[in-house]
Amino acid sequence: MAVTRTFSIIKPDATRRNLTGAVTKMLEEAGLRVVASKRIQMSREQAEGFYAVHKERPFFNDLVSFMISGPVVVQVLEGEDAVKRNRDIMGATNPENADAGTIRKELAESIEANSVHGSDSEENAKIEIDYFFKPEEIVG
Ligand code: IDP
Repeated sequence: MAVTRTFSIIKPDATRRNLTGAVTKMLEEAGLRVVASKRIQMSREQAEGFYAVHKERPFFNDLVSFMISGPVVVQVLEGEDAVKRNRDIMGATNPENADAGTIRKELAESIEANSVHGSDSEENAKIEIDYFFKPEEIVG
């Protein structure tokens, strides 16, 4: 299996509860390596652009408000089959439906405040990495 990259966000509910380390530990234990990481406060425009694919969904405005309600940690993760590996350790969108041992089951608060974002395809991973990181900020 090829070593690939994916994009992750530790969301405001997790940074607020001081869970940056706990989330990162679970990612690392799942075989992912953090090759770029920065803590940022997203602007509304930045969050709207990031979630543009969801702009017709009923929860779009609430999601954007949530994502700018506090700092987030954006990360590039590297590992074998990184997109799937990350989606597996994240768990289902709704923590109530997530498997035991996943980040969302163990740490998330709700379907919205679900602690982590992870790219859903390699194509989107590239787009999302480029949205937040310059190439020189990624050190593999
Ligand atoms: P994903 O993050 O598991 O890929 P998506 O369907 O892409 O899930 O949704 C993006 C984000 O939007 C979710 O992580 C969650 O924060 C929020 N979200 C998804 N569905 C709902 C909902 O029904 N109500 C409120 N927020 C939602």
